[in-house]
Amino acid sequence: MIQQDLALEEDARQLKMQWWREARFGLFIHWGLYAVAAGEWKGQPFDGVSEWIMKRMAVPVAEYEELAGQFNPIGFDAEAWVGLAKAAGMKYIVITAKHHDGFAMYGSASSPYNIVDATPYGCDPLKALAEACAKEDIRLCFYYSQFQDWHHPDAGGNDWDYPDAAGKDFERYMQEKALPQMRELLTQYGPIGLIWFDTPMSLTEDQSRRFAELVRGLQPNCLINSRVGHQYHDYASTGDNMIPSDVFDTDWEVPATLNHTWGYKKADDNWKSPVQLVKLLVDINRKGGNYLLNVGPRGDGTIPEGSVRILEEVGAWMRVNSEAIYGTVPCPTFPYLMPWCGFTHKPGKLYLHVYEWRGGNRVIFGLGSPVKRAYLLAEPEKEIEFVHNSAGMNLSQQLSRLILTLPQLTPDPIATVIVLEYEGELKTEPLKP
Ligand code: JFZ
Repeated sequence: MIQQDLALEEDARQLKMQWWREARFGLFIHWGLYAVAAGEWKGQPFDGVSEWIMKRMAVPVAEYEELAGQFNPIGFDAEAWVGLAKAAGMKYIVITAKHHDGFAMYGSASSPYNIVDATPYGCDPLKALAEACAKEDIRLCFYYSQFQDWHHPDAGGNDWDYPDAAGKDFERYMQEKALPQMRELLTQYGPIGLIWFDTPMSLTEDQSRRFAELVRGLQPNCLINSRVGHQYHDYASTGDNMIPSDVFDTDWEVPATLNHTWGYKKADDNWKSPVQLVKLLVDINRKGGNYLLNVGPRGDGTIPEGSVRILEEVGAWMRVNSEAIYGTVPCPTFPYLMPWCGFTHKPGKLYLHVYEWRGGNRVIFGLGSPVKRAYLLAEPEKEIEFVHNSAGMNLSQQLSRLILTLPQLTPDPIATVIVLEYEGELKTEPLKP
């Protein structure tokens, strides 16, 4: 390729990544037949993540299929789901169009094993979601398990109904189910923000490439996560709930759970608190990542009240403070740990998320860029007094010292954000012996 084409391609890439980089916070939804089982099989509880029940308990296809007959999510309300994402300050939704169990959560002409044709419900929730998302300006995205499909005899994963590994013809599964379904998802639901592939396992490079090419051919602006396999992606998904320990200089996203499971599980009430979630969001954003936070709706179509309440509390914080989240770019670490606060960053502005507020002086060591102004994000007219001494003035530690004089106030129950406007490039200083 000639130089100019490369430059154009790079521009196009920057352009198509833009909404996703700006977003920083998304809603993951794991919803499927496993929500009906809710983490129990024949009265026996199961201790893994709910959507793996079929495999972990080696449930035969014919038995698992019976869940479809009981799946009637009349409580499903697309507008309420999208409204929840919006209220939480999330900019995109990734929903399981087909998880490893092979059941399509939309009306698929390529396989009758889908919510429209195989359940008493008979409606297509993804259609409703696509409409609600378009109205609310939320990007709709699809999770699609491209390799594992425990329902299809030729796909990956099911070794209890289909133990003859050598007899499997993965190509057949790809041609008759996976590729046609991807095509349906990319042609019948409007613009799709991204396709979230998962568990590529033994996909060959050629197979990963064909999945990626199908997406790119049908929707050139649709992003692809790294679980497509073989580096055909636009951005990296880290391991589930795995957060890099420092700035990670690429486009990346942490898929994470609100409790322990992804799909709905009756017995899992291990909710993270709104404070924990905001701390995670801030930490992930500081390091340059997006946070894709999951809810697992029930078999009746409702989202557990526990998760709704928590997301609404995060949303209340976001309504005041989202400027410190959207469009943030990585922020280098400071020389000393400061457990009382977190940081996010945009060119010219450093946001200090104070988790433990107290009035009086607080010192930040090692901010090398001159601070021009400090104020509360919630009340920009409230200037915060400060003295900023550059490194040369501190003989003992050789570090710049920013002394903020914080007012007495009733802090935000989650985090009170201070904006520090600085000059030039953001510089932090290392510890020196
Ligand atoms: C996968 C799925 O198996 C799981 O059910 C869920 O959908 C989750 C979001 O993704 O699980 C994984 C996949 C990759 C890793 C961990 C769990 N990983 O790379 O660490």
